[in-house]
Amino acid sequence: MPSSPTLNRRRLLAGSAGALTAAGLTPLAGKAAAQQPAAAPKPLPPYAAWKDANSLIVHTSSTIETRRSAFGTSVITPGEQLYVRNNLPAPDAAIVADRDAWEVRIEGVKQPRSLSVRELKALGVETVAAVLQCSGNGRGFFPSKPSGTPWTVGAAGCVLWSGVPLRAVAQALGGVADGMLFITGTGGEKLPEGIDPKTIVVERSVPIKALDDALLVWEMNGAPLSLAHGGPLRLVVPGYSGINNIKYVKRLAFTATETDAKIMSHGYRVTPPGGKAEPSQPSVLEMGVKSWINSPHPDSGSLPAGTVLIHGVAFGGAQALRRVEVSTDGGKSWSEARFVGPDLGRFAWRQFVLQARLAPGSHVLASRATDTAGNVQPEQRLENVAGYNNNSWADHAVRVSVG
Ligand SMILES: Nc1nc2c(c(=O)[nH]1)N[C@H]1C(S)=C(S)[C@@H](COP(=O)(O)O)O[C@H]1N2
Ligand SMILES: [Mo]
Repeated sequence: MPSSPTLNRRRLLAGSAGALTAAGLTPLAGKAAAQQPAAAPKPLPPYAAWKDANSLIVHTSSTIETRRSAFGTSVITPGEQLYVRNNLPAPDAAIVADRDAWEVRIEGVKQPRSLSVRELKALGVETVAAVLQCSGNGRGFFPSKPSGTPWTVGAAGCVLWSGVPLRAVAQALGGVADGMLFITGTGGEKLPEGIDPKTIVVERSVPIKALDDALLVWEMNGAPLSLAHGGPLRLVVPGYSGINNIKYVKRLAFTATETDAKIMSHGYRVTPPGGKAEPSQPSVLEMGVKSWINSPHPDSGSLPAGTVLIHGVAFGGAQALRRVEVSTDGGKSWSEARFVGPDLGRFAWRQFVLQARLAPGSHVLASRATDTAGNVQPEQRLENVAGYNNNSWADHAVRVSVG
């Protein structure tokens, strides 16, 4: 019987906007408009033309966000739906014409040299599931309206990365040289002439402890790494914010100090309100514990009274996730949600679900994650000039009307 609660539940678990439409729901204005940019659809840029336009919000040709309604329930984010962020124009597609020929210069090891992707593929292979999230994800919820893309939840995804552990590369070249404290990756974009490269190059340093987990990656979700996501070769630092995962990496150096590139010294600093970015302020590195609800989402429309399946994603950032609680009363009371699907390790996100009975009226649904170190997702964002690191559960709550 199509109207049986079991069947409706299955449809909702399918997690698509289509399922909600099938359940006879109509779009809701108001909050929806406030949370997501109105759909004045810009076309996908050529380097990302293969993506699923219906799942994405194209802010600009270098900032493309996954729709909240497009996140499914099966853990891995398909490449066609994954967000894109480029600080510089994407390189020419010619660089992925002969992927194995791409070279990365390895420095700060006992025997520095350049290695081709072909050579890297002979040194080892590992696969990790990890959340990739822009540090500005959630910026759109800052009332201070920081400059930069007003991402809500969709500058994030969970994908499978395959490549060689960076540790194996260092070992093959005699080991890390003495006194090195950072891993510094440099993007392979062509830089415009006549400008000091340090002011524009995408070059970032992460603490050397990241060597435990970092990979040089050539494959994502079982396919050769696309140009959009950093092919032919990308540095992936699981647990660290998007910017530290250098696309088209052309130099990988173990260094004694952080790079003095501007994107490191002044970019991606957590600057207190009213302040100016400075190297002394915290850099955007390890991600914090975070979750949000994807269904019902702000455009879900009016829900029929009765049982609803509330689902979303949660991750610990640098730590494994312990649990997720869901509230249907704006955070006054909480119930533990159930995890759905496989646990793909400490850097992956987990899908969660809570079945709730909602009375007619308006409800604020929220989720709150806790990691294995006991860190709890905070109610409030940490205010900062650029709108980084927003993991506030209150900002990510959704208001729904029932019945
Ligand atoms: N070389 C290079 N690497 C880069 C960037 C870039 O512009 N150039 N952008 C960074 C930022 S800010 C983010 S959020 C992620 C985005 O990765 P994606 O486009 O694969 O989603 O890549 C990071 N790595
Ligand atoms: Mo980013």
